[in-house]
Amino acid sequence: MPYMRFQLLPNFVVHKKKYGKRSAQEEEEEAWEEEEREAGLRETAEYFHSLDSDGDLGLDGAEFRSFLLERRPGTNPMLHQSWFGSLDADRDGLIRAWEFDADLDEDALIRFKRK
Ligand SMILES: [Ca+2]
Ligand SMILES: [Ca+2]
Repeated sequence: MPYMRFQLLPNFVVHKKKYGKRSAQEEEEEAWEEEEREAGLRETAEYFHSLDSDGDLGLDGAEFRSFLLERRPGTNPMLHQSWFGSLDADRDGLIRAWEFDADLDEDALIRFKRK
């Protein structure tokens, strides 16, 4: 169960909603912020999924190369490997959700996975 440790993180949003005493306006603002955050996460997650052609929640060298070819056509392929290396912080050979975007985690990826 490699993704288990993310489910052990406390759910701050639920915690705040349960125990916080806030004005209606604050609540509205927070709900709006949460909505914005979700929309941004969804967009990033869907983009990640569109690159992750084998659906293993990680981008391997080939998937990353297609991403670069689409986003930065004409870049020197020699650079691809070094970009990959700089994103793959834990050096497991895959660019994971949080390596791709600091706001993204695997929970979000799974939540927004197209059925
Ligand atoms: Ca993959
Ligand atoms: Ca990695």
